Amino acid sequence: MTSRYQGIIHRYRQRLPVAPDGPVVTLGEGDTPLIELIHLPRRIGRDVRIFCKFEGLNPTGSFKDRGMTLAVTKALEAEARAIICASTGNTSAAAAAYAARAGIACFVLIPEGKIALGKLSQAMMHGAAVIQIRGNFDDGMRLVQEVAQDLPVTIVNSVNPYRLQGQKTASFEIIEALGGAPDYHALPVGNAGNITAHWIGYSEAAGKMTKACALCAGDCAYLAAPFADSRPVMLGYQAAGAAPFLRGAFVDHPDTVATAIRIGHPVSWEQAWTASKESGGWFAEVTDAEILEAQKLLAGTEGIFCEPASAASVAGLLKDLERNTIRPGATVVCTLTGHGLKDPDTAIAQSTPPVTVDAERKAIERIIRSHSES
Ligand code: AN7
Repeated sequence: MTSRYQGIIHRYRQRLPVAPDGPVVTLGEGDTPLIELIHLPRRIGRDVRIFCKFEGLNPTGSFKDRGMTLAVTKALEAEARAIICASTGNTSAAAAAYAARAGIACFVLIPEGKIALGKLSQAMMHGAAVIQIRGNFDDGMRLVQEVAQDLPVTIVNSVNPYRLQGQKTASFEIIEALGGAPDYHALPVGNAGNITAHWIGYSEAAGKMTKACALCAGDCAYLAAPFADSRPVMLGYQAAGAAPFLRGAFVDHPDTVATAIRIGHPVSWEQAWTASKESGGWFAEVTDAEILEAQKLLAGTEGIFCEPASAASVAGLLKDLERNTIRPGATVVCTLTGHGLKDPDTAIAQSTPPVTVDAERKAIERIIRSHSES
């Protein structure tokens, strides 16, 4: 009997569509910390408990690893030799890593100049064929779906239902950590796969059907052994410049500093609406300034460095708390989808630049003194 953690498939095999003993492509994803914010609730003077599920601590630095372990395991099961995705960055990083691990080829389509540096470096280091397109994510997504019809490549974007199956495990971990589902769950929304996946997970855990699940068709075996009494209200937060769920229609020229969610034609459009409605939740939008402010607040006061898109969940929650749309005394989980190190350029651009001094004791002392005086 070993206690070594071996990833979400090993951990939740009975609740995932995998063979009982087939080979698994894993990097030990999942089991991420649920960190309670201690300063922020006090600072805003609200009666609320806020927990951050820090998905940036997955092997490639984002929640995508949960979906990718399953998508690539299933691709191998089907004897695929190559995977392909369009990506704003994190999917390409995860796909490249899991493809390397599986020994298969990986093609990634990314919008030229609009992906964070860390993510680009990951796809390159893991040996993916990196194709920059003169277009945005939505163009890439369309192209991927077109070429996969004729060529032997398996799509590992979240149109692949195994991606959502893997990502639903984050809700299982949250329920186990809290001893039940939270009252609210806040997520940044781009392609809308993750909010859908979480709702599927919460629903299965509570033994409740959801129409958001493409695999379910009403007779889901995973509903048989519930381990939660309730499901949370799902809160989906979008960047104002890329907010199709707020406009009620696709957006053709999405733009935001949070490049991860610079998406105007989300593929899980219907499912995410279903998840939102079934949960009694809503979508809201946050400006780039609010996103960056939340990112800085988390880093500077709670010690948690997430990427801009991830901070949209906290920025949105702060807005909803201000509007009094969150029930007093509630427990809220915010998913921090990716690590701050993914996007060093944006972090540095909004931080106080370092001071440069001569390598002398006096210079350092002067700085320390002026700090303690202020
Ligand atoms: C950090 O990598 O779509 O609503 O191609 O990287 O499930 O799309 C990334 C999405 C939130 C949005 N936070 O999740 C991609 C990609 C981060 C992300 C989202 C993404 P979905």
